[in-house]
Amino acid sequence: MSVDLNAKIPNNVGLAEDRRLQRALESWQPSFINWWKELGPEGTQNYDVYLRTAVSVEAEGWANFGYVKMPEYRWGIFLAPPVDGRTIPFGEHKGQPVWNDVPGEYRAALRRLIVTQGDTEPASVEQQRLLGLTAPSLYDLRNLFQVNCEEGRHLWAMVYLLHAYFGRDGREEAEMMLQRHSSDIDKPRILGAFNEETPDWLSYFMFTFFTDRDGKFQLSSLAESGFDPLARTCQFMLTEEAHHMFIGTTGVMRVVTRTCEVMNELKTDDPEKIRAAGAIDLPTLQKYLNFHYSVSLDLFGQEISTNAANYYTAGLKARFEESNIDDDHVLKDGSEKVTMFENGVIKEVETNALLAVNERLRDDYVTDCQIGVSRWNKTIKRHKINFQLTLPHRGFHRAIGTFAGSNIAPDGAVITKEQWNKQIDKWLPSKGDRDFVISLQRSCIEPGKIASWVAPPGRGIDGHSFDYQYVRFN
Ligand code: BYC
Repeated sequence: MSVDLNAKIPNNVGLAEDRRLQRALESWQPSFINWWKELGPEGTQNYDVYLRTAVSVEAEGWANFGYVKMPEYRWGIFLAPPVDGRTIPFGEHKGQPVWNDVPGEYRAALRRLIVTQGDTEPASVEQQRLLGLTAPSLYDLRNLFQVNCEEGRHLWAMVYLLHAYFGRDGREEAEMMLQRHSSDIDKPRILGAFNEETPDWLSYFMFTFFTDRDGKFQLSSLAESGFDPLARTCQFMLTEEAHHMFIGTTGVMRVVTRTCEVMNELKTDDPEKIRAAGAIDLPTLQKYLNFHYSVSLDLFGQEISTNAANYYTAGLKARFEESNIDDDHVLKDGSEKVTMFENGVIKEVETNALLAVNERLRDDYVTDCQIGVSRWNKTIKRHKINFQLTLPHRGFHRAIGTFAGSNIAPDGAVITKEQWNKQIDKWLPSKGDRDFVISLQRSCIEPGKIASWVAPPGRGIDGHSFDYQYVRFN
């Protein structure tokens, strides 16, 4: 597991001993750099950014902090250390030794999972491409770039698997990762949420809370895969992912805090007055939450999914924290309750647990989202303001699964198309709301300064204060 940090591609996978693979990855590298320059963070080629770079897979000291010019970021390939004697923890191969090669019968399914996971990483970088031009503080600018670089590394993680284990098909898939683009009409990204725009920093904070959290749950279920190289790479990706969700949780919290401060200063809950003071009223925050939560719920796929059942039975993709669940980990005889929309009615349906694996993951995700929302509500309460943010009903504004095409209000009421059209602007950001939020987006990057609509963070990065020079402009 020794780490080669001086190699052209830093790695702990012994690239130097596999010349063919090394050459293949080194020939993909310039395409990646070109893509980064073209569709990565706009106008930042000369910035020195105070970034952490993964340099080891040891729990202590896995990353270095220092100034980096972003195109020179050392995107590396790191797998968590193998566990001696690890066995497949679930499915029909449960208890057998994990695979270090791709089993022939699961090749197509594994490739598909890896490609879907890999595709989201550059997609998010593309979505966030212009945000650096309107950062609310230098601290936020640095955090954005950190996330962008690490999503780039996560793409490398998946491209490594494709090159190392899938031969020519894998190399072609790796090329395709740089050819599909977020919201491209001809070659869009694979999953819906990754073709939405992230045009402002409120959307970005919501995205890192809700959509990156899907990443946490999907990566956790792949981190238990019977295909050990996938499990180990996802385990290490989760180490970086935690900071991305931290940005979302604290980002939305800081917006909520600022809004509450303005409401108390002005002694008002009038959205117009709050907006006039340069803050974002709580009902508008609720609409952004509704949007990002609902598109992220879609990322878990169909409620009843034979794909998911097959992945599980094959030992490729588990449930969240599979090893901590107290059951047989085979699920043939188990059952689960699933919320379905049938004949115009929302109802609980009992189904085979295997078919409900996607829904089970979505349930765990919903519980995790609620924890964050409850924290934001505590902040509102601490400011003695009578308002609560809520997660809308899981059927609200869905495009995938049983609720796709239905008209469900945030409180779960089944309504008509006319009622939906009449109230949609109350539930999702209207053009006016979006224009307002965009009107607040101005670059505020003097050290220690912060935009009007968001509070400063409680602490800085790597022990530095908020007013540290996190980015040097050359
Ligand atoms: N949009 O049987 P189903 C992250 C398709 S985020 C469009 O339910 P399955 C990150 C589906 O592909 C984590 N299409 O499918 C976050 C299927 O297509 P076919 C990303 C969708 O396979 C922030 C059909 O509908 N990782 O890391 O059980 C920044 C039937 O569906 C969508 C993964 O997703 C959608 N939302 O479930 C950066 C893990 N949903 O067969 C990064 C890998 C479903 O009809 N992926 N479809 O052509 C998977 O595990 C599964 O592919 C899914 C879908 C859970 C996504």
